Amino acid sequence: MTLTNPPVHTPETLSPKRTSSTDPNLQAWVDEIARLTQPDAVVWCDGSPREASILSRQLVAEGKLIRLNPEWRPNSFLARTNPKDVARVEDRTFICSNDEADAGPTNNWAEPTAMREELQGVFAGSMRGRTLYVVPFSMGPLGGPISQLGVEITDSPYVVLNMGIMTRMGEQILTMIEAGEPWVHTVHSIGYPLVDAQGVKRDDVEWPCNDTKYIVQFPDTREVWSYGSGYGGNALLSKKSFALRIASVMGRDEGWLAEHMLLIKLISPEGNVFHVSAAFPSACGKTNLSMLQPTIPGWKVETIGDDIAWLRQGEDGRLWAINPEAGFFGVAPGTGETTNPTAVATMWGNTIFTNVALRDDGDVWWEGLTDTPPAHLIDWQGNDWTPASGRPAAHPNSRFTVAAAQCPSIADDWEAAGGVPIDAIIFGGRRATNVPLVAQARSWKHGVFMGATISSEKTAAAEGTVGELRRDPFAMLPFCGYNMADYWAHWLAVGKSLGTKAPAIFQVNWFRKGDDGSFIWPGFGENSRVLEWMVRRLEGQAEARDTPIGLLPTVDGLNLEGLDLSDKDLEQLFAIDPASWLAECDLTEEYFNKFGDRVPPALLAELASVRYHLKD
Ligand code: GTP
Ligand code: SPV
Ligand code: MN
Repeated sequence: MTLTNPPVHTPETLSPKRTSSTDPNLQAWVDEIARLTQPDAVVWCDGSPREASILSRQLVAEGKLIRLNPEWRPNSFLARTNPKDVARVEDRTFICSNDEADAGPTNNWAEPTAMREELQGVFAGSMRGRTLYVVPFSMGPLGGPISQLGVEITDSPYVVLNMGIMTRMGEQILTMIEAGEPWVHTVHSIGYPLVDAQGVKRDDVEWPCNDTKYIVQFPDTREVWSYGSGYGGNALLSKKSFALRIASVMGRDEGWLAEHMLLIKLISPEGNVFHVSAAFPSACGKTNLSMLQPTIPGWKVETIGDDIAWLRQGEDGRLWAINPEAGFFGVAPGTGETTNPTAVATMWGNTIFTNVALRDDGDVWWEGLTDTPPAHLIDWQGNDWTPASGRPAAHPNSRFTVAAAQCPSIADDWEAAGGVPIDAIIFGGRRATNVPLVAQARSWKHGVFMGATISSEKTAAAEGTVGELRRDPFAMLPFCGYNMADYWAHWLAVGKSLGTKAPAIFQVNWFRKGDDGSFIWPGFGENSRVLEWMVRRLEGQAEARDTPIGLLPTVDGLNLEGLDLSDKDLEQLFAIDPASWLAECDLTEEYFNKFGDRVPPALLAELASVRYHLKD
């Protein structure tokens, strides 16, 4: 669909507060990017509701956002992307460390000087006919000891709106930068200028983007350059680019951890409080676990974060964590009243939906929101849809963007500047076979081995083949900003420093399938039973049986009261087949070999130990 050229807002109409910065470095950088990309106007975002309102009205006027029926979904919008821009592009994501070995075998590396030159060419004139927005943001509560500042330059007002929800964004951050706080530089262009080098104009489209994409991290200078995509982690540079890829390198250098983890506060019937973080690969259940409503009486889960955690050893020697984000960019499909009622309640309004279906009454729908689909919808590509259409109405990676503060289960201390003390860390993946429902690590080292050996079936969160099994260590495969083997060594070093104050480590798998191909474990709210077992382990109240791969619940260790699970189901959930585990060990060895002598010896020792016990 072709649109007419948008009205260009002058800095005066959109952002009355300022047209420049007193910080010479920030001002010079904005000037330099503007010289390179040649926008019509530069707008310094103040993060105000007024600014968001002007931008969303502008996008609606241009046909780039659909305002949802305010009766059902106040101040909420639907965006439909170009079908070629629906997920993270891992093969176009680069880690440009000075030394190639620092990127390691799991990242695409490019020589930084050559990449900079290439990007200069790509970004030259890329914002012609558009507005350049300067988006200052804080990851974590403003001024907190674990928090960090960043600035994203972008030519996408959709990105500005999303950043306003996902981060603490606006004027106050500029003041902090001007007072001398360090900040991370990130530059984003959708790569669809409206005027070419000869001055010839072209019309805008509903979702401007470019077939050529670059998501480039320069870890040594803490910079990000992203081009060609307007979607999710490709474009919201606070998220995967900064809070994971760049921050993991900061953590390596400064002794802390940046992780693809949810964060929850768990309260037992006795009123005891535990904080748990969990790393699952993309679209493998973090948002769901972070908002879990326990099915077992007396237990309570409160939400702190659903995607990213920054963890740092505190003065008391324990590991403390914050959620650096301020919003959720959650997977829509599968999110419904029965699976995640908390998420459904969170997005009552003030929500941006991307690539979901539109109902005839002006509200939204996606697979799994309700059991029965509406009789007619407009699908994510703008076409008529009925249940007989034989294709999904919403894209499998369609998402909702909403403020964490709207979540009814948000913990009262979710913005505690110093974070919360972590009692347990969980690693998980999507595995149809082999991996049991839950196992506890025997030690921190064994836990790091569990994290390092996570495999998971691929999901729609990234371009590629869904369902293919791949290694996704610590759920960080696409997000680790340096050599993955060095990252494992860093985890081991953090554990050494924590000593006896280190959190316990567990592994879970909600996705094991039975002979009929359906999930054996009911999942979602029932996962509280697994959390209960973990807490009882922490309290020293539950027995475990030692197996070659870790500590498993005893026969009656897991609370299964009121659950319709046959003995055979239970057996299958916990079955450990030595032959397939030995085969898995061979693959692990092969995988470790890719990292040469950078693999920490402690992990090789853990592998040897697992093998030894399997052969017993
Ligand atoms: P990212 O935002 O991509 O990092 O993903 P995430 O880890 O937050 O994943 P999310 O919680 O959004 O879950 C993705 C999909 O997994 C959704 O379709 C969920 O319905 C499904 N899912 C989550 N938890 C469970 C579970 O316990 N059992 C089953 N069978 N499916 C689940
Ligand atoms: C993921 O893919 O892990 C996400 C979505 O959380 S995105 O922000 O697009 O990376
Ligand atoms: Mn994620």
